Amino acid sequence: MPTSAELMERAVKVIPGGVNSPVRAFQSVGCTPRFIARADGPYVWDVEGNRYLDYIGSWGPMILGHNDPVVREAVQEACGRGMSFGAATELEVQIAEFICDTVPHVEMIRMVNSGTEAVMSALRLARGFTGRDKVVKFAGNYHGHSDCMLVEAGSGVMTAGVPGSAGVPEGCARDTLTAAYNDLESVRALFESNPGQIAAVIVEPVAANMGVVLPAPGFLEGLRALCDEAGALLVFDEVICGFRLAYGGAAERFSVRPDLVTYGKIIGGGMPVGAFGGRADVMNHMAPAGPVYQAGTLSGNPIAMTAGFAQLRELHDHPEHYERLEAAGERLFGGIAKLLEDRSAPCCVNHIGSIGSTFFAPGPVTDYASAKASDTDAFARYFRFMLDRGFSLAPSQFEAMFISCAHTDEHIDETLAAIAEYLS
Ligand code: KE4
Repeated sequence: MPTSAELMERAVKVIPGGVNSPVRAFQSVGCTPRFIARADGPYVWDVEGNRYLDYIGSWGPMILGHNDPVVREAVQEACGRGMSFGAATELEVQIAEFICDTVPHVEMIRMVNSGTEAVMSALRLARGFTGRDKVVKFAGNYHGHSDCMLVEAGSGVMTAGVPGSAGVPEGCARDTLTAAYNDLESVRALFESNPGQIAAVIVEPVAANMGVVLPAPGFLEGLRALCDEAGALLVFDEVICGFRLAYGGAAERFSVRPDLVTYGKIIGGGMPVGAFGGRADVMNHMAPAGPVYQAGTLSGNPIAMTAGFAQLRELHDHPEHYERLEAAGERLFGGIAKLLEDRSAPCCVNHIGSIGSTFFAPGPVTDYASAKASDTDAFARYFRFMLDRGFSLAPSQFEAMFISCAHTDEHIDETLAAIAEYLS
């Protein structure tokens, strides 16, 4: 078996940057990316056989832990009936009915193949429904890589330290207005200077792509009110929060009802699935019911739906999973915060439920500007220290740590011991 370094040497010759998604290249943390051979429970193993306690969890989907038997066995059984038909299936009706029956603000839903596709489609729908062109996003929020969303985006764009992306036409970015996260006045100002032109406000209800940044009290409620006032749609991008912060996502946790919601990650159980849903009167504008076009060869793929449905049913039918995730998050992130406090380290921790980030900045980190002030070199040193000791963290200051149901208290205490060693 080749080493990660050998694989990376080969990879860069045939894949741009050696990876199929930029953050995996470890560029901001200054070390060779680990090529993963297998995963089970809370662990991943690289091609050299090194085991890591995994806090990436495929960036969110593996909420039950890797290789969960409930999901795996359902997929293995489904494969015997064929991989893909390009035709309607009963399973698509069942998972759509299940989500519409169990998530109050989802009256209809359309499956796609990624979070990017979900956001791109939801925004086209908002524009088609309202007849307006402009959308508001927030600096530091990441909504996938569709052209109009690559404006002051978070995640890999923020990690790369670039404002957006080459190749995005000015005409496309012009209709994307950027506000400051947790700053309702910056949103109100955009509505006032663009009267009757804003189709939607899209927000990560808990930001997790500039590191984790929580909504200030009243922020989400304020967005709801501003959208109602202006006749714009409120879109919650719950690709990370959905089915994680509660079964009903951030909308449930914060009791704010979006008009549309986008999903990814957990809804696919590890397979490529995204989705968008919400008000039926809006969703019925989607083709073939209405004039807003969107399509996908593998949308609703039977294997992907099997994985996603198995995971969602497990999460819905066993609410104790959410109790475990809350307790584990408090133990880990509360433990990190105490370690930092005891040592007066120039760092801070933001967390909610089973996601959180340690910022190498004095804090508080409440928006893009304060997140950007983080010492990314210090984060890189911390990342490499933890990796060498067998802990796989997200390879960027501007990402989140993800805890799964497979992480026990012992796993978390081992993690805290390693962090304590780093800080000593
Ligand atoms: P995908 O197209 O990667 O499935 O989803 C895009 C997306 C949309 N909205 C939010 C809130 C997201 O966090 C994402 C993707 N998240 C990143 C991690 N921060 C995916 C990891 C990667 O880009 O490799």
